[in-house]
Amino acid sequence: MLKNGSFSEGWTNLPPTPGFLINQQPNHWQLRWIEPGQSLFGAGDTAGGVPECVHKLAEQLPPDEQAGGSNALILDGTVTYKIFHSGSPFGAELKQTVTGLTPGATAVFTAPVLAILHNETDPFGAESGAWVNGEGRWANATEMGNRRWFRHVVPFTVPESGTVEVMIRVKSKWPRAKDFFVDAITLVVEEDPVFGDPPFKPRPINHVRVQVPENIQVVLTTCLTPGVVVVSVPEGLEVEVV
Ligand SMILES: [Ca+2]
Repeated sequence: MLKNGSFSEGWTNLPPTPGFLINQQPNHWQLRWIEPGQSLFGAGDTAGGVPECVHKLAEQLPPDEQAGGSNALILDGTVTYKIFHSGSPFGAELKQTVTGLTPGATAVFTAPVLAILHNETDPFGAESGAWVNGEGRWANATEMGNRRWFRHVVPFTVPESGTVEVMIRVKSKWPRAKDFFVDAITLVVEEDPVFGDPPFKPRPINHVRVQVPENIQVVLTTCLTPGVVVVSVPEGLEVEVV
């Protein structure tokens, strides 16, 4: 199953970047940022700086920004994850390989992201997105809104391997400040597996199901020939045997 979706399970300090920044890779997640000069996830825009990627603890935040507060930056528990830069275009990604899922099951990956837009007027000045095995999409600043939790929801069917790669990306296009918070990521398996089940389960031999249109009366009689069901219908009515 998905691990450390709430960022409460610790992190590893990554080697300092050229700017002496020490980013925190959450345990069980793979953190990547776009190096300055490189394309922002395939767009024509390029990164200008390395974003700061750190955990924010409840005690570092005022009460209204803690979990349950009116401006909560923590969605659950006492830790949230923050990706930000004060003045360069940037892009960053969190990725995790989730194993042990039931093949064929229907599942939903949910990744809440909160963006602080700092009065950005370009709808594409800030974007975030979520993907499962490459399926997913970006949401732009207009869709996400400012300082509110936007939930990326990716429904999917678990492949036969029982393994999927989930991914969250954020990007900021202009040399202006942007902050992203990520928390309470979940992967929920919704249904029992369908792989391997027979397409049709025969009902018990002593059971016949009859479905008739409205205003049609059903009259039951006993057929004396073993193993035979007699269906008698008014002229013009079709019979479907399922
Ligand atoms: Ca949390």
